[in-house]
Amino acid sequence: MAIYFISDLHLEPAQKAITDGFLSFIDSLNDAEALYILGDFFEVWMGDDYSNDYIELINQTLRKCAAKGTKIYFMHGNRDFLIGQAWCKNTNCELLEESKLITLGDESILLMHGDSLCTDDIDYMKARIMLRNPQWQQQFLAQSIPERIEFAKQARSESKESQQGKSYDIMDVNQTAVDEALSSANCSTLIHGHTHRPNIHNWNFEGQERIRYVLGDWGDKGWYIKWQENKDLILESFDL
Ligand SMILES: [Mn+2]
Repeated sequence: MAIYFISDLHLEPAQKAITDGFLSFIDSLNDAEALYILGDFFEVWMGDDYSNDYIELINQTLRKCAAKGTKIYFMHGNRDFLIGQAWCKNTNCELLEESKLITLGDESILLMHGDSLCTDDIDYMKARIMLRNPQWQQQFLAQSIPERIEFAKQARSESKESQQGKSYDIMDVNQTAVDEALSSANCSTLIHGHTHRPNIHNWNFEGQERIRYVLGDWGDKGWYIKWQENKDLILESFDL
């Protein structure tokens, strides 16, 4: 049996290759005890009360996967942070808090989406406080669907604009934030996505060997991390 981690698929109807890749990836998970979706699964989320044929297709795929015996966990990203319990119940996923420590075999692994580690991006961190505020979310969800779609469009173009002026480094995780997150979880292994910089980083922190696995965003390739008993975690990609 194996455990899989994915993030940053940014699923949307316009991305046919990614969608098809996801459907066949899910179909191929015959040895999956669990699947962890670590955020930005959907490109955008308007609220659990909004659905369409595309969302239904994805929901149905997750339900099928769960019915085969795979336990599915979902963690919010910065695109789909409005996913709620209703959607999770509908798809048989379990919603995780934004920083989750799990134990696999005798290993502790800290799971995050990764955006909260990008502390050098001051503008984003400020926006994040607003977007993750339950009161703000309630107000947003109280608006009509067209109003929400309009807001999301606006926010996306503003975010694109602000990213253009930012250096590559600012949009990566901050090493101090990474070390603090690991120290406070009393853990030496981190898996996250968000930065779209798939890699495995090893370093030493105060005498402790630490390791950070970064999932890739799905585009030309699909990415996942796989855990198996008594084996190293592996970061894999496949062509889409
Ligand atoms: Mn993200």
